[in-house]
Amino acid sequence: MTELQKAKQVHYFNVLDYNGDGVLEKKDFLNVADRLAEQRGYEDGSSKHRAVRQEILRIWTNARALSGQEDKAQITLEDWLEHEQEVIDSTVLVHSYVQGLARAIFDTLDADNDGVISEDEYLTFFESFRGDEGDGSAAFQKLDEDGEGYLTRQQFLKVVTQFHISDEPDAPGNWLFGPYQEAAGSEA
Ligand SMILES: [Ca+2]
Ligand SMILES: [Ca+2]
Repeated sequence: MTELQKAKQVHYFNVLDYNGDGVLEKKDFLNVADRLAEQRGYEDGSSKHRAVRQEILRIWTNARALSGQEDKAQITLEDWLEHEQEVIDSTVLVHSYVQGLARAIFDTLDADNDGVISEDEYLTFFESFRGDEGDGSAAFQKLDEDGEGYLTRQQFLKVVTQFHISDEPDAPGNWLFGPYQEAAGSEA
């Protein structure tokens, strides 16, 4: 794994670690899901709320399965980086894990079901991970390379794959979860 790839993964781990205690647990993902549901105005315990929880928990289930931690309640940064190294090393995993996850997350993001992710939909999602709105807008400008104001399913698959795999400093997908360089500096 190169420094760039590692910086993105450390940042991603920190984004997912909602309560910032240095380990990923189921409750981090439930907190994200609850916040996303709240921002969309879904009633607590409603079917839409439950659906969002299920969708967000898929990230957790996938990460545990692939890092061989199915029976563990926590994932450390070390486990996480090992898991990502396996993804980077394997064409099969890139297709099954990254693209499978991208498809599921696309559907979660596309709240109004019109087949594209608008900037608002992206920002709501970004902020549910405690992201700053300004960072979210900056990230969306990068991801939306052609400046159309939305991301198609195909564009989304591309940027998610770039986020996980690319070693190109200019790859738009590096910005999927916002600025990632500071995290690298503070963790190095
Ligand atoms: Ca945590
Ligand atoms: Ca949409």
